[in-house]
Amino acid sequence: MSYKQTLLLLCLFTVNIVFAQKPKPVAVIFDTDIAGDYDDVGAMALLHAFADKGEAKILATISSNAFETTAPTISVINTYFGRPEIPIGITKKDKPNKDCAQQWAQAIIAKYPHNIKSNTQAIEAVSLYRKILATQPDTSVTIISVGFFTNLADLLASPADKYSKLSGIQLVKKKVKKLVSMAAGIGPDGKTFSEYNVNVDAASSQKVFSNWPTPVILSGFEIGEKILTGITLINNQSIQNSPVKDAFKIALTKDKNTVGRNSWDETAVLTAIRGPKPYFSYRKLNMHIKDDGTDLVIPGERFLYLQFVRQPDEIAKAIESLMMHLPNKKP
Ligand SMILES: [Ca+2]
Repeated sequence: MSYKQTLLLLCLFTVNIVFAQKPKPVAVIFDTDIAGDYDDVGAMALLHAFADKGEAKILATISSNAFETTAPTISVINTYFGRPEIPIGITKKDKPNKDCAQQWAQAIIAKYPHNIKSNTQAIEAVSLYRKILATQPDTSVTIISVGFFTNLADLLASPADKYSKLSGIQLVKKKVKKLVSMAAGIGPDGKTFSEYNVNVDAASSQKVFSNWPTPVILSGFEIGEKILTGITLINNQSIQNSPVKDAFKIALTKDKNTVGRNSWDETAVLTAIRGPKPYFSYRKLNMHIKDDGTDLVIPGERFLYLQFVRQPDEIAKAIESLMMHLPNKKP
């Protein structure tokens, strides 16, 4: 064998190893209440950072919040990261409707380009879920939920349609690999908690917690609560003209917050794409959602519930580094 042939074989061998070792990107549908809090913005920044690194493929971005800024906000962030074509869905119900008190959403919508100018231009959430799921390989889709369970409950209850002959619950069972959600919490009594994402639309939360047919990973309130991010981001002078930075700067300033925002939603994205390790482990438990949205830990092993392995400060650094990711491509 000549030197050139040896070199060629070596190259092919190396290429094979590289391709063999590269895992497939996690196919994600992202469901958010983006407006009432801005950890959703951080979570979307992580998701796009993972997409740029080849670790995630974003199939759809969907709002569970009827407030007027949500679909345009999602469009701003998708466009900033060079993915204006990602389908955007929204619940067409009147509620939940939770506003953006700090006005960061209105500010980034006014400043940055976006395709979806109002919620009326976004696709109805359940239709979009069904359309996307129907075309995906079996057990391939990861759903990340960092808002209310409105859309997921409606999806489970949906009948056959033009996209699929399957009922909603059959479609989820066939196509979804796992649900990763920032939701619920365990309080000082070790049993109960009332968490916002669960209690805003308690009836929908009850349906999802009782009936969801795939593995579920929960990042409870007490996880993201201890992981503070945003201060390094807003002081990073190398980041300019970023709606992610602007949202955090406006909101942290209005809140007079000098220590950073709790990273609830970012923990769900981090875990969904990279798995719990090395920052978290989990224990198995089951939860019942009461009529008022309070959760109650009950016997069973339906949910994988995150717990800390590493210190919150170390996890915050990892998350904030991803939040400061600059887009690979400009739209
Ligand atoms: Ca949220």
